[in-house]
Amino acid sequence: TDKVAIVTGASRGIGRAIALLLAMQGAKVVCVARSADDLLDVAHKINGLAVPADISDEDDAQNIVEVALRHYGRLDMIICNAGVGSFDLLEDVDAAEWDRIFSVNVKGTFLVCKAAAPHFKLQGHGHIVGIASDVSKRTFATGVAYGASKYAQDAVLSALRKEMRPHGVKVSTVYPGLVDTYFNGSQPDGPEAEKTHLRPIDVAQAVRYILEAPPHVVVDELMLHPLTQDY
Ligand code: NJP
Repeated sequence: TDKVAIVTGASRGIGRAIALLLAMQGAKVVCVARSADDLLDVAHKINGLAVPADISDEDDAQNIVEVALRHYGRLDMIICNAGVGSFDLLEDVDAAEWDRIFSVNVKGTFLVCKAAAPHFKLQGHGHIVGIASDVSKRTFATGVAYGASKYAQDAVLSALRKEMRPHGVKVSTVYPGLVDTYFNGSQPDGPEAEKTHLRPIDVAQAVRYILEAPPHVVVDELMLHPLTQDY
């Protein structure tokens, strides 16, 4: 295809796997993350475009979409994947940390969707895929800030699904369980982690399935877990 995709959080982890897989399928990929180094590496590998940006900044979010349209002349899909973690007892979560988590996971998703929505509506097609979490649907101890942000991100996406449907625009949400990435300061374990975690490519394959649905089909929600995860 000659389709154009924006992938946020494309520098590592799940976003990187999605960017590589979409490029392999023939898409032109606009890769977004805050720090440029790993991002340039991914973009170079797939002959894509690196756009360093902070999705929690409104000008940055608008700019991502403008750059994609200017550079490639079209935009077909946005993968809202960038997100940050934080796990602490409620009493140990300070207000600044709460704001940081919400500004990326909720406001960032909102701002990127807001930047793309008018364009998708106008062209009468488009696909937004949000990477939420299995904890978008269940709470857990030490998940006050992160869990609440993922519930809220899920609500943004599901409300938007209803807004966009009459315009022919699809909105899908993916809810992964544990994934072997750099999330929240961890280091991927590689093959060892397959006993306990999904691989980033497993989530990327789910996104591919969603994107390849026929025009009259929208996959609203897709949850996947490692078989060993007790949740
Ligand atoms: O995390 P990681 P994952 N603006 O840390 C970027 C969800 N999830 O792949 O900005 C723009 O390896 C960051 O780059 P940088 C999770 O909630 C995960 O696991 O330079 N980009 C990097 O490219 C999240 O929504 C698990 O720091 C920003 C990428 O995002 C998604 O999966 C389980 C940014 C993060 O890569 C991807 O996380 C689950 C910003 N403000 C849901 N902030 C799991 N791993 O177990 C960060 O249920 N990035």
